[in-house]
Amino acid sequence: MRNKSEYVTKVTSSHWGAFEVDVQDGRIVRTRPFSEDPCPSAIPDILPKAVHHPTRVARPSVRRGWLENRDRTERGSDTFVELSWDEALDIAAAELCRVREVHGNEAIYGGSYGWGSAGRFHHAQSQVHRFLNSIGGYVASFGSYSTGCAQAIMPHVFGVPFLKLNYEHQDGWPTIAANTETLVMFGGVNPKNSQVSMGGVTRHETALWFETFAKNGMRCINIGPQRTDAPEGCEWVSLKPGSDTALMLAMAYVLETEHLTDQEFLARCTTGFERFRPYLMGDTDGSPKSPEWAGPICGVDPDTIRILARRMAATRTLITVAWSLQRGEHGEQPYWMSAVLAAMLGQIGLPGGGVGYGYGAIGGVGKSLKGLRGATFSQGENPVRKFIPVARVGDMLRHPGEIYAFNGRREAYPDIRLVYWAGGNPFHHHQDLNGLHDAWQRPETIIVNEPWWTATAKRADIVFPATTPYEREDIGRSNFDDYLFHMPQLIPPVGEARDDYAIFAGLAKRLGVEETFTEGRSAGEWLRVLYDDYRNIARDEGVDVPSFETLRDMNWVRLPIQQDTPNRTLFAPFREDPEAAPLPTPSGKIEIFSETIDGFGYDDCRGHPVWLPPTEWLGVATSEAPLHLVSPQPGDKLHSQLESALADEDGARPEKVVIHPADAAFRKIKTGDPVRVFNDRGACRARAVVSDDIRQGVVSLPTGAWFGDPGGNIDPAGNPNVLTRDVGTSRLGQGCSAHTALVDVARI
Ligand SMILES: Nc1nc2c(c(=O)[nH]1)N[C@H]1C(S)=C(S)[C@@H](COP(=O)(O)OP(=O)(O)OC[C@H]3O[C@@H](n4cnc5c(=O)[nH]c(N)nc54)[C@H](O)[C@@H]3O)O[C@H]1N2
Ligand SMILES: Nc1nc2c(c(=O)[nH]1)N[C@H]1C(S)=C(S)[C@@H](COP(=O)(O)OP(=O)(O)OC[C@H]3O[C@@H](n4cnc5c(=O)[nH]c(N)nc54)[C@H](O)[C@@H]3O)O[C@H]1N2
Ligand SMILES: [Mo]
Repeated sequence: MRNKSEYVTKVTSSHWGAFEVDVQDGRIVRTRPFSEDPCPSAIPDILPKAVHHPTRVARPSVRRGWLENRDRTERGSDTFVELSWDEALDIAAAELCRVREVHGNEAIYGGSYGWGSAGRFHHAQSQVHRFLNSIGGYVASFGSYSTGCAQAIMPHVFGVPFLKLNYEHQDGWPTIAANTETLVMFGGVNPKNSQVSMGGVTRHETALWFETFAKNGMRCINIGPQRTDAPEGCEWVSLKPGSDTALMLAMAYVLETEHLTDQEFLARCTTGFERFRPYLMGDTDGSPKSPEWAGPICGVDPDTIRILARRMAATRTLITVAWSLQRGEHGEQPYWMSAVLAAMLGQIGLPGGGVGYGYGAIGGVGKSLKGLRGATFSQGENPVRKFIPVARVGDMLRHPGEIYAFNGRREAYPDIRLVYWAGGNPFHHHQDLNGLHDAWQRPETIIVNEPWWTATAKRADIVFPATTPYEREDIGRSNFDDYLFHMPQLIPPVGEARDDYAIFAGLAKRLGVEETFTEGRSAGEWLRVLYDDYRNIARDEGVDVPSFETLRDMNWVRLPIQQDTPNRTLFAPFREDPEAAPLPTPSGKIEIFSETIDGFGYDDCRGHPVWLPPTEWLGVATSEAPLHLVSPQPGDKLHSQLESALADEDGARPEKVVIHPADAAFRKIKTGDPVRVFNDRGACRARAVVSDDIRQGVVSLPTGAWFGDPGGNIDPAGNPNVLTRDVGTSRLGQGCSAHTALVDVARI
């Protein structure tokens, strides 16, 4: 920490990359782009305002009704009583102790999903999980809202964990630039999304790679409901949301009927094509999956499908699939089907060919770097074995004891009495927020660590004010990045905020587990331990990393870990010799038919990919709900973070909804008009943007606005999750189905 009146400029890192921060008199006064970033994010612009915003939680706060009579009905509408740290920590510790003794640790939900902030030590999820483990464990969560469904289905197909597949076994951008002739992007590849990455990517290069692709003459085709999902210059095949599987099936049908299927690859490297083919040809259900069949389902001209399929067979083709496709009902199907289509094309394992997932979703996918481990704060062991698929939190709270299916298992939802959340905002991220609001009244106690009065903090019983990364010292590094940062403490904690570590250490002390949680170390001591551990691992890998003190003086360094060789460590040797380098699937091959999944007996995820119409999509649009809502990631920020300051900007709220000119004209809506987006689950305000960059019949409202109104009235800020459905993708994946929703829009 510097002298108060000194003016200092330092670089820090974040999920949206590095940036310079000017500090004066203990306040962040300005930010500037980092010199080495070719396409810096604009998110830091809002930081000076956000960090010092009146919506910061100033002091530990306890909800009045809960404090006075353990009320559970007024969450979201009650007032708060500010207490001293000691009083609030005493109360929270006593309550944790009571719940643990009366109901056991299986009554504590600590999944605590969310992105929190970058920084290796002050990582809110690691902190809360380690703390809860130190007191006997908690009900955890599996997967993520990002890729939960893919994490369940894809290991059945390729045998490896999905995230390993995404980050370690896919071609890097240089390999794609050098080899790919046709890039077919389901759901696009959006440079706006790759501005963000877990732990940060410093050089934002996705948009630049597309300039190279264009120069190389690569054909880049974006298939989806929005032209803007891919950089300018890409072709656009406009498709009804949720119908990708039908389109892929029709492409497969063209390959098969025009003798373009790579039979040799199928025979050597896959299993189960003969079980899938009768479905494809229509032998099993009487409907051949031809372009004429798919055309009306997808809203795509059959000839377009045919011509594209032929080109894919004739050129080096990489199919990419956005994570968004599995964030919808039956999201397992387009994921599995994309792998089948790529297998039929026979290019899996060739440079720049095959299929890849999540390109553009976050900045790390496509980077070719030597992965270095280390600098991770251990979460300890969780003695509680029970967990839920992360997006099933609403069902868990609503239906304790109820049996549900998940990826071949049958489990009962635990009976949760206490919820602890740190580093996430479920009242931003979960579906059907009015439903969640009701379910949220059931637990006896809800504790939240948060820097800001978010919708979640407002619905807690005990709120501990947490510091932001600018108020504490940390290390910034990520496996997707070749930069390493010392993240200095730039300003004193705002209000009475404390680091999550200090909050949990305070609770651990009261619960008699201080030594287990802290191991006798201060935050500063932990930083050095984690850093030295990382430095040793790096040294063993032949990478020289400066000492902690040197890094602190330098602020940041770039490490020599760029790789020229492609990342294809899995599929190239497999393709070469599938017997010698089998995949870790039951058959050792790519599973076009999975005996395992077939054995589960699910009608919503069968033994091979099939077209399953979602419950809500344009195929069943009604006059009450005629429009399909997609709710993508916001371009101007990370989820709901820094939202309170952004919302202050002129015209920033309510959030903008993109609508097609024909849909707008029918409703007498012009750009800039305030509108109501609604369905039978809820309603929110938004501001119309009329554009033909979106498919007719589809509207797009990004996530991130702070959910305001409890109950069934209109959400003033424009959070799309008042409209989305809270159902799992299927019994297999149980992922989040946010992109499956029908709505209507009206002028206010
Ligand atoms: N409709 C719809 N909904 C979606 C999606 C969608 O596509 N459509 N996408 C989903 C996806 S993929 C995701 S990942 C989620 C994202 O949902 P979240 O990850 O929950 O969203 P964030 O706004 O990043 O929430 C992080 C919270 O942590 C707080 N925080 C930051 N730093 C710290 C810290 O150091 N300590 C503590 N205690 N708190 C901190 C922030 O203030 C913020 O409130 O949303 C999901 N929801
Ligand atoms: N700036 C910024 N970047 C972010 C984030 C952020 O909050 N802000 N969040 C990050 C996170 S946590 C994640 S998980 C990733 C998510 O990355 P993605 O999942 O790739 O991103 P989304 O924005 O949800 O969706 C991308 C596009 O998919 C299209 N789409 C929706 N449904 C369908 C469909 O059925 N078929 C087809 N073909 N297309 C469809 C929509 O038009 C949408 O704009 O983004 C990350 N990047
Ligand atoms: Mo995500």
